[in-house]
Amino acid sequence: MTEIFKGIPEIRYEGKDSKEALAFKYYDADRVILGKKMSEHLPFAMAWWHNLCAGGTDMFGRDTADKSFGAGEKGTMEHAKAKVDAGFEFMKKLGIKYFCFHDVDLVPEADDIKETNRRLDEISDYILEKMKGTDIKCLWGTANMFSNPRFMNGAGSTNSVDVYAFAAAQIKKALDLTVKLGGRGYVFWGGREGYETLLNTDVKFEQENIAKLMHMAVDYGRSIGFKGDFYIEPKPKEPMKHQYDFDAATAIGFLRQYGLDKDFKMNIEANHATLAGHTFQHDLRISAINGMLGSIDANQGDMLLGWDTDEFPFNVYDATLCMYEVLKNGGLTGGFNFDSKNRRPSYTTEDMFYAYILGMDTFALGLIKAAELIEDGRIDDFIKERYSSWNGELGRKIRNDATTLEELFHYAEKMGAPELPGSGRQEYLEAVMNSVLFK
Ligand code: XLS
Ligand code: NI
Ligand code: NI
Repeated sequence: MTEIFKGIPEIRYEGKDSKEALAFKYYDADRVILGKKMSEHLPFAMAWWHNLCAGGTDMFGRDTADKSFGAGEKGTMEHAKAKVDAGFEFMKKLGIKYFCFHDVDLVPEADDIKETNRRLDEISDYILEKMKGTDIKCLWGTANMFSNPRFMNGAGSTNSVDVYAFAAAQIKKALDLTVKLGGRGYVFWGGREGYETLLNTDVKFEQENIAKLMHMAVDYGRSIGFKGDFYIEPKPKEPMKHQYDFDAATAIGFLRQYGLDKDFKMNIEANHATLAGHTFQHDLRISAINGMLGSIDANQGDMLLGWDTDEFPFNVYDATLCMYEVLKNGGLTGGFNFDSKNRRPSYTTEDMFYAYILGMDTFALGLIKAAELIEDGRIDDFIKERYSSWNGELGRKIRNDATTLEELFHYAEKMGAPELPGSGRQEYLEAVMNSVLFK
């Protein structure tokens, strides 16, 4: 097998004082943190689409990066196989054990679905071959039901029953592939499941149809032995003005309403949470307290830009708060998929590696710092203390549903005005955060 990323060695851990660009400063796969290896805390995944397909095309210009991987023309099966070769070499060099894919990331879509599916069979056989002798597997698969013009009005939410059936066929095949490649999960990102204007949209009808499609996916997935989680990946907008899976709270409500909550969890993407006007940590927490924190799309947005910039995460503060949520959640059943792309001017192959080193080191450092934050204990202690007024008789009664509004009325009358609640101490806690982050 010819080497594609010539001159790039296996990326090793050298420690924080290293100035070697092609080395990890914090990600030390075997280092044990809170009783578990870093590699187990952080099941990293490569996103097929950004890393192997996207060349930097934007609304104003064409590709800057050459992702042909020596196969000449793009859009051929030869190129599809070159991407597999490149992807496996890339993952091996970085010590990444998982990948995520959309159906159309793997092969060029043909006009006839039968031909597309034949290509998918061929490429997945090729991937299986590549997987042999490695411990690389699929983290999750998905069907791209937003790029092709037929999905202009959505897939599950489309006004066309034929487009709906086509989407169902793509999901079936993508589930087959996910199972074939040992996938831990299957994602629904509702790319165009939403609307541009209510003047032409029956929201109730569309949401019910999405739920029906998801139910059929669950039934089929379970029937072929898929034991993993289905995920919704919430996003408030882009490409649609309004998307139904606005944020974690909305998606969880939807799943409960339609009886899908036993089979689904959340795949939380940092940049989507911030687009929804939340912090990344907020959507992680909302998912976690509902028992639905499944997987993470690891990236970050740019607060000065109002769209999904999908940057490689470098913000250690946010990564620490993310890992704090993940540790409190007892880990993830999914993993950390770098749904991130190089900036357009970072177009060389070295940049692909620098980007993943940055992302992996950021989350490794976030993990180290989150563990320190928990071991430090000041934040947990403060929260406990903050609610301590609930530890008395009255608090217990309320928590145990053993009181009434009238009883609380009489209590309040007897008490008169309550004292001010204890200080929130935000500035103190932010200083604690800094003292742990920068010690
Ligand atoms: C787009 C989404 C997409 C999903 C997979 O914003 O993040 O990449 O992760 O379809
Ligand atoms: Ni995104
Ligand atoms: Ni994503």
